[in-house]
Amino acid sequence: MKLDLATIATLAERLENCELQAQDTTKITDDYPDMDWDDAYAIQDEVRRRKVARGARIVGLKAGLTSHAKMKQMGVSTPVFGFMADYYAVPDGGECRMSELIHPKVEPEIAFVTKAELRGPGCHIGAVLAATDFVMPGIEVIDSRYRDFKFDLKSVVADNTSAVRFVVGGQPMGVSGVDLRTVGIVLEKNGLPVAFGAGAAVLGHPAAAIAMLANHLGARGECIPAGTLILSGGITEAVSVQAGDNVTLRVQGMGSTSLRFV
Ligand code: 0L1
Ligand code: MG
Repeated sequence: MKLDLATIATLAERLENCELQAQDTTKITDDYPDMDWDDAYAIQDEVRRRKVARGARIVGLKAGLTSHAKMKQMGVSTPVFGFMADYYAVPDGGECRMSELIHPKVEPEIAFVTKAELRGPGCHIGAVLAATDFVMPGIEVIDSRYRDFKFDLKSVVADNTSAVRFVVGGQPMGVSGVDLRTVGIVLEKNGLPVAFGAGAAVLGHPAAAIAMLANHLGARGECIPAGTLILSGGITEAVSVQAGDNVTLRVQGMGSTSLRFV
């Protein structure tokens, strides 16, 4: 690691304050160009610790930048991982207040809920499917704290991978007999389809994103516990939203979930 504990704490406070006050900032690698991956995840861990210390619960995990569409949109080449706090959860059909956000975008995702622990290294799609209780539609709202979504990967990891809100719903479905690669999705904004795709857009198979997360955590001596909700990553590019927008995600065989921005 290149950063000392005091610097990590200062950067976590800066990024979390930006989230809580809906203010943007410049990317932290402008000030600390030599920071490494361990520093980036240490800052994210400190953001998480701050939330838990204030009484928030961690209700899920996420993989981000898992599709070529997203990687191309952001000019990067590696998935990243983050967490979801309890107050990120929006009820199905519920409201997301624009006054609490900077420049939100939505991503159509397949959400997994596990029924058994997943532990890397060596976690693979088969292990993920065996440990999956059900899958369901999930819309992630991302809101990079960096001005104009301009960042590099280490800055975005420190910023908890732009996580800010999410909604899950529809008809939860077991994975037995389902080919998640060919499951189709339609993202609608105000009743109009704005993005389409299929599960294979996420690393060839959405379960591959969950395996990568388990292997990432395994390298840190951590695991994905049973009963964890995980967003596997945007199937298409992220779509910008503004106040008044209604967003619905339909996933083949899993119904739909929606939220609106007010
Ligand atoms: O969940 C995601 O794919 C977002 C990862 C962070 C990059 C971004 O803000 O687009
Ligand atoms: Mg996402």
